[in-house]
Amino acid sequence: MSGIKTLGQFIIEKQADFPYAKGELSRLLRDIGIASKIVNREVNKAGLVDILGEAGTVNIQGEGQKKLDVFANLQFISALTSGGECCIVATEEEDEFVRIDSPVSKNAKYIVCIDPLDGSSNIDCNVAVGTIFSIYRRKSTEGEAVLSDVLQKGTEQVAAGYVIYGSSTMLVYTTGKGVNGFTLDPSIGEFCLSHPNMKIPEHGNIYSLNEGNYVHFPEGVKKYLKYVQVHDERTNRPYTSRYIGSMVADIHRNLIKGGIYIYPTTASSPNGKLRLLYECNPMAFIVEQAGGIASDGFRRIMEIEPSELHERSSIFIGSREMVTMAEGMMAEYSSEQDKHYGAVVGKVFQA
Ligand code: P6P
Repeated sequence: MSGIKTLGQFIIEKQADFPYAKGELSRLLRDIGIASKIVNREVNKAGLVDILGEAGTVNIQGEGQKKLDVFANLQFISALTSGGECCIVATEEEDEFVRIDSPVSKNAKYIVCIDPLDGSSNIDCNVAVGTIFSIYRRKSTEGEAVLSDVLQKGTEQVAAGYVIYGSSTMLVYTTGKGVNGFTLDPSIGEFCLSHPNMKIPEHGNIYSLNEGNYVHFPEGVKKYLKYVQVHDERTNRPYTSRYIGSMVADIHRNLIKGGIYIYPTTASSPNGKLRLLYECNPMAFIVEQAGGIASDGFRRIMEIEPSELHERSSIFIGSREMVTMAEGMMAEYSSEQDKHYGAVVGKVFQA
């Protein structure tokens, strides 16, 4: 085991960075790591057992739940319940937040927002999927934790991370002191430090968005798309289009190689598609900690004041120079309605 640093060893080692830490956050991160390994086991054999396909239920998003969605959701709730460090879980797969029902959890100080299995529509065709999580400190001091403990701005996150179940399984997380990546070594069943102090390149030449929605994109996105497709050797254009349809996989690749991921408002998603609490905020925290930026095209994602549990947002996230360029085009070419969208409450006002 010489030279190998496991996730557990790393978490304990970094706990010293937080003088008042008593180990609760460390144990919470451990609990998430354990559930991730169980989910990984099922994702990796999904084709062999009866766990592919539809669960026959629909989540609040109106999306058909896959059997693995439901399985992953239950695994994380179970791990957080037995760990005892979390009092509330807000998950994509449940209409309301889940109050953790165990004697110790009632007084637990952490809130977890999670997308248990993002990109699950890709599972049946063996494309990388992921888990995305965000951790907040409970704000209320008396009685049971309440919804306002969940609806916190992204700047209040104490930790955030994702797991990518891809050609290898990695857990990437931040507690606000940089980003570190751990690769699962199946031979010992441990996440091992493989990507210390991850930094996203200031610039890249990969753009990720679903161009099938082009007709309904805001004008600023259309202009940015045309910009990246111009032939100009001096600025290394045209860039390369890479879109997996799994946010964790697209952003993980861009985090390593440099790039931009955009999910703007579209006809079918007038407020954006990605969910603020358990997709945009955690990914924004990680990318900002790696030196990138994340906005809704107009303002910093982590400054958006959430108003509801499953609130959606546009997202422009990745290499600093690329997102800045895209934001410039949004500012220059967006309609007053778009600007109003960004300036007020993140909702597209139906004129
Ligand atoms: P579309 C998966 O459903 C997801 O939430 C993200 O992981 C992914 O980037 C996006 O939606 C794909 O959406 O509309 O392009 O299929």
